[in-house]
Amino acid sequence: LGQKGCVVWITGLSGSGKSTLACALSRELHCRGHLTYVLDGDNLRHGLNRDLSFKAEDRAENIRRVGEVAKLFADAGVICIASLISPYRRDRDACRALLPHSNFIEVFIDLPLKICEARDPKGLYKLARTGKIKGFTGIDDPYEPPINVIKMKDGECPSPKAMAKQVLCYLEENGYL
Ligand code: GGZ
Repeated sequence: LGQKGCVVWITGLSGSGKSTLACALSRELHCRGHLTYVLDGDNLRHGLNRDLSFKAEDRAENIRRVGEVAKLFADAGVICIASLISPYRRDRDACRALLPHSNFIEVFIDLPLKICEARDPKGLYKLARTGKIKGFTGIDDPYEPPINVIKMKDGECPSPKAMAKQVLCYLEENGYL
């Protein structure tokens, strides 16, 4: 296979493009013959994590479970791409601590709330603003931006493909591929 497993953990607000980047990155890696698996927060909440709400302790449990599953994939030599809001630094750091330090690569899509909200692909921001959803990240629930990560500045809106390229270059330059 010629690859060691690792976890690429994509964090950011709802609507920042995490799932799209995860998908683009996975596709690009596949084309190059690498084995990948995408763990998407929103999808997993329909199965593995369907018993969890969005209060802080349930988000922590959500992220803990996905971190453990991601670790299993990485142990098996797969490049596991996890895309979750994962708003709390402490929860993300706990996932990092599950793996050999360098095998957890944190990617932050640093897209301003204003743009995420303008996109509002599922109309959730609108529901949050009108109080129909309580505890929505960025509106009435916190997001703690990471400090030491690969930052995807989407300010000029690079395409998901361009962002995937950037992560790919990082993986290449740092010996993951
Ligand atoms: C944040 C929420 C909420 C609340 C529902 N806060 O953009 P989406 O819609 O498709 O993906 C979001 C998803 C968040 O799931 P995660 O597992 O990634 O969250 S976390 O890491 O914080 O546990 C969003 C939708 O669920 N959603 N209610 N209150 N996002």
